[in-house]
Amino acid sequence: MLIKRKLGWEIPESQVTPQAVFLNRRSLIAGLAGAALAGAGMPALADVDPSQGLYPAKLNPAYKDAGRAITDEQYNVNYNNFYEFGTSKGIAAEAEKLRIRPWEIAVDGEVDKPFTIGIDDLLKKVVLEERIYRHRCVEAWSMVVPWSGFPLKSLVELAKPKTDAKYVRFETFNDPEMASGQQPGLFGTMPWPYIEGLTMAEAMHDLAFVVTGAYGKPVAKSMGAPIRIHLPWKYGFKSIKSIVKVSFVKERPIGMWEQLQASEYGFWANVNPAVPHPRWSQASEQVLGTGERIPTQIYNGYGEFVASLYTGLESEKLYM
Ligand SMILES: Nc1nc2c(c(=O)[nH]1)N[C@H]1C(S)=C(S)[C@@H](COP(=O)(O)O)O[C@H]1N2
Ligand SMILES: [Mo]
Repeated sequence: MLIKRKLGWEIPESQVTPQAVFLNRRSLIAGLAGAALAGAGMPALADVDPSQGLYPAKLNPAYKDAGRAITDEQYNVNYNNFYEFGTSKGIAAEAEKLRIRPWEIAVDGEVDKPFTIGIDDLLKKVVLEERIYRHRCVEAWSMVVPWSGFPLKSLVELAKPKTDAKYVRFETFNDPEMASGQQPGLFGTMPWPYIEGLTMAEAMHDLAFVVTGAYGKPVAKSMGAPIRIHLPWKYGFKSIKSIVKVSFVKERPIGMWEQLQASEYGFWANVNPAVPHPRWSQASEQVLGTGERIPTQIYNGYGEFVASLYTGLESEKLYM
């Protein structure tokens, strides 16, 4: 039986540590860790990211402005949902244990020819660009990030899916030795690995973005290095981190959160202020780093681009 546990995004707003306080604590810890490292001497060679020289990527003028100020990098690197490294927002130090080279991505399922590709080889086959996107977590906080990466469409084209592929299924690494959050905990083990999915039409949409960098450099470990997705019109849990497998499938994938609590975390998860989460309102959001609460927009403000993906699907639970 599934024991109902309190997930990070279920903590009532009133109990969320104000970000300023939280960040002070985080930067204190980060400072201490940095001092310890400096004392230990030279950084290990393995810490040098071989993709560093690819950034900053050229800004795509279509996505040069998200209509809000870019969230300070320190907030985004230190305030995360990455349950593989713990259920709190303060996993950045723990996530440093993520080993990002070698990093292989398997592409399989309904494709011409399944293959595995190393991240640095994949980066040679695509054109990197920068896009400034909004991100809205289902917990009702939001941020604006200058992501670098390439359209998900480019990855689909490399994979050459067959016509009977209806969905793309993404999978994160599963390595409990490296990622302490994947070890059995108080309430048992979560159904690792993290899985998420999209329809082919969603994956081919221009807004669907594969992220390999942010803030003009390789994406931080805490933010899902070395390769994650970003889908600005959907709740954040759809934007899976640290991907090791991309599968083209006929059946609708069931994401990890949907496996845990299908009544609250559905497949579509499109942002809609009018449809509350079963336990809280989605009408407004707290903008990280500003102390501001602003109204949430349908499809997180990207409706004019994505709403047509959902015509004819009105009977589906599109907004949870
Ligand atoms: N593998 C994995 N991907 C994940 C998550 C996670 O816990 N594990 N959290 C999701 C949620 S709920 C959000 S809001 C975003 C957070 O991304 P950020 O840490 O860059 O803010 O990642 C999403 N992708
Ligand atoms: Mo989220």
